[in-house]
Amino acid sequence: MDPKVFDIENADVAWCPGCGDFSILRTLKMALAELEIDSSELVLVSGIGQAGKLPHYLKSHTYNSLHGRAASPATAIKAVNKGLKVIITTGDGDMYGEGGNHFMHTIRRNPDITTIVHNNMVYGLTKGQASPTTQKDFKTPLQVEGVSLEPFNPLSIAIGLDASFVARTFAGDMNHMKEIFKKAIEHKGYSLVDVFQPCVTYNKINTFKWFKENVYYLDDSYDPHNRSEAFKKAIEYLKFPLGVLYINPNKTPYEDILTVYNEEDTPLYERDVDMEKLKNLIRSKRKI
Ligand SMILES: Cc1ncc(C[n+]2csc(CCOP(=O)(O)OP(=O)(O)O)c2C)c(N)n1
Ligand code: SF4
Repeated sequence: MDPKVFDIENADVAWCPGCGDFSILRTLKMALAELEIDSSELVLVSGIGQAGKLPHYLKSHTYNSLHGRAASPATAIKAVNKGLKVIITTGDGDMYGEGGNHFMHTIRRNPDITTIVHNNMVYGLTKGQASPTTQKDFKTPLQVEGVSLEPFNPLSIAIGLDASFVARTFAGDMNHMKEIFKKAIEHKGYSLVDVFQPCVTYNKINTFKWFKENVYYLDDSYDPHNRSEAFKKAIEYLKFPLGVLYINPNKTPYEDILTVYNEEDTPLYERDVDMEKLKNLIRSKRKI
C-alpha cells in the first residue's frame, strides 16, 4: 500500500520547520501502509498539544479529545467496535501530566490500542514550560531557576503496571521508529511507544544531536519477556535504551473480558438500544 493513501490534501500543517513531529507523521503513514491498514478502519485519538494535532494530518477517523483525556475515548471506541485499529497520538504533557491518571489505569485495563507519545520533554504548544519528562535543572520562562524535580519515567511506570508492550524509539531514526510502530500496532493489547521527539523551538538542550549521543539500541540478545530486566533497562539514565523493552503476551485485552460480549459477539455499536429499558433504568436510579 502507498503511504500517500493517508495524505490529506492541502493539510495546513502547523508545526515549526524541523520539528520531530514531521518524521513521526511520515513514519506512521509508512508503518500503516506496510501493515495494509485501511484508513476506514483506523481511528486516531488525541488530546491537546502539538502532538495532538497529528490526527488532523493523516486520513482516518479522528477523535480530538480534551487535554490529557485521549485514553478513555480510545478505550471506549475499541470496546464498542473491536474491528477498528485505535491509535492515540499524544505529547508527554498530555499523556504523562494532565493524562497521568488515565495513562496508569488504561495500562491496567489493557485495551487493544497503541499509544504513541511524542516525548519532547517540554510543553510545546503553550511555548516551552516544563512537562513531567523535562530534565532536572532545565530552565524555562516559567521555571526560571531550573526544574527542581527528577523527571517522570513513563517506561518504568508502564512496566511496573505490567503493560503488555513497552517500547522507546527516536524521531531521528525513521527506520527504527517504523519497525517499532509496526510491532506496537500489531501487538494484541495495550502498547506504549515513547518517542524521543526534538522540539527545535523550545527545547535547545535535548536536540537531535543530544538524543543521538544519549541513546543506544537494544540488540537481538535482549529478551523483552523478562520483566525485571526490562525494569532495569527502563531506569537507565546515563544512556537511554531504544527498542522493545517489555512484552507480556499473556494478558487478555479489556474489550475481550467485557461481560456484554459473554453471550453475544455482535459489536455494541451494531446492537439495537432498547430505549424503554434505558429510560426505566434512569428512572429507577432517580428514585434512589
Ligand atoms: C486542562 C488543560 N490544562 C492546560 C491546557 C493548556 N495546554 C494546552 S497544550 C498544553 C501542553 C502540551 O504539551 P505536550 O502534551 O507535551 O504536547 P506538545 O505540544 O509538546 O506536543 C497545555 C498545558 C489545556 N488545554 N487544558
Ligand atoms: S513548538 Fe516544538 S513541538 Fe511544537 S511544532 Fe514547534 S518544534 Fe514542534
